[in-house]
Amino acid sequence: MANIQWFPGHMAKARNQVQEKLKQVDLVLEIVDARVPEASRNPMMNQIVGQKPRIMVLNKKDLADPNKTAQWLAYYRAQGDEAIAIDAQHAKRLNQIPQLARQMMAAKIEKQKSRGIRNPSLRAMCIGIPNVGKSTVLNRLVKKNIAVVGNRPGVTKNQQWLKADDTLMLLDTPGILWPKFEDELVGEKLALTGAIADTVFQEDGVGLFGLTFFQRAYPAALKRAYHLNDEEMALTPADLMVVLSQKMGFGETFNRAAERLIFDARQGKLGAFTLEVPGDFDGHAE
Ligand SMILES: Nc1nc2c(ncn2[C@@H]2O[C@H](COP(=O)(O)OP(=O)(O)OP(=O)(O)O)[C@@H](O)[C@H]2O)c(=O)[nH]1
Ligand SMILES: [Mg+2]
Repeated sequence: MANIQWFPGHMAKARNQVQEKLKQVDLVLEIVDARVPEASRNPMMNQIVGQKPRIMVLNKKDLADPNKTAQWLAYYRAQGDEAIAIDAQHAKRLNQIPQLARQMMAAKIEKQKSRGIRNPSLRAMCIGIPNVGKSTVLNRLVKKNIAVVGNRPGVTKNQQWLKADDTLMLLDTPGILWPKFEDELVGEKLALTGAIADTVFQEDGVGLFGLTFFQRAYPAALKRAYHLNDEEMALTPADLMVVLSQKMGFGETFNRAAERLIFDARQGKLGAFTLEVPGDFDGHAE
């Protein structure tokens, strides 16, 4: 299968703009997808963000496996990172983020107060790969739908400052990937969860990757979603895809069934799922 890559010119530009703005912000909100907390972290960003205080925000927790989300939070916290899990789509407000930000920046806030600044303000920059919900999170924090959001990667094209209140300014940025996925599994995971433009990858390969995963990790949910019997569940993923295709009325056309499976997985029709656990990254990926 061809390796998936997606690093168009606008992302290189967006990366440079993040670098330029970093000096102006107090902290960074790194938004990741709770279904793929590690695969959806941009390794390029670690170098750029450096020692700047950072909150890891595992978003879309409503779509992720709650047990695995708990494992990930424990893992990041054990490493000394600030990490929280949220569902920005359905949350009315996200008080945890400003509270944590103020806690982390308490020393700076106190210093400003001692200089006579009555309402010391913080500036935070929101970064992450495409479609993880950066703009949605910021809209919840400002309690208005100012940033444009959309269910496809690459919606935000330019940086934009948003004002949460007199003491918190937030910078929205375009989603950024990196030039090469070292592990091709990362490309498959990000394609399945919607961070990569659909035109960039082959649906049959990514669909088969998804089907293989659900068959192994969440067989009951898969069985229920497509009314499969035990015999069908025991087929190889490729044979099972043909069965699905027939059930969906697509005949032998593998591609359309794969496309549907990707769509269903993203919508949550196959239940909440998480594609990786912390142990996967101790040695090499699974
Ligand atoms: N289920 C669920 N959907 C979410 C959540 N947060 C965001 N979304 C949806 O995810 C899609 C992408 O959200 P955006 O806020 O546009 O994502 P973004 O990271 O700003 O994307 P780019 O600007 O393209 O980089 C939208 O359809 C949102 O409604 C969440 O917590 N749960
Ligand atoms: Mg956006």
